[in-house]
Amino acid sequence: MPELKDNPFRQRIAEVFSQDNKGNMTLDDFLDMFSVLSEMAPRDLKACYAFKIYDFNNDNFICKSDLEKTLIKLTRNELLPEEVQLVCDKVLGEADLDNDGKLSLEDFQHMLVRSPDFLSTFHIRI
Ligand SMILES: [Ca+2]
Ligand SMILES: [Ca+2]
Repeated sequence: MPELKDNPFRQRIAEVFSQDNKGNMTLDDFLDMFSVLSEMAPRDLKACYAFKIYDFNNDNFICKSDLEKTLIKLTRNELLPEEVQLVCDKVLGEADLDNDGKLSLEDFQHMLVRSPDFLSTFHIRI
């Protein structure tokens, strides 16, 4: 799949969309994935899947370590550890509306409304 070849989240995307959550995708899973990644998909749906993809430990929150993993992948390992910490703190500081130290889907959606560019990672042209 050329569209996903360079996506640093491809393994994670396959896990989230596969019914067995291990990345073994059926044809139906592929079709679901393409409909979410397409430009026509509603933003809320994309946000919901983006949240799942970033929630590496599947606890329905994006905590600091999930954010760190996300950032490291997004930047292809080009940030120094201090910079990763800095950005994580900034994102959490701005997006964590109820101050529980992690992002719920609600916090996350709110953040996306304010910074729509964030979703461009999932903007795969087909
Ligand atoms: Ca998590
Ligand atoms: Ca929160």
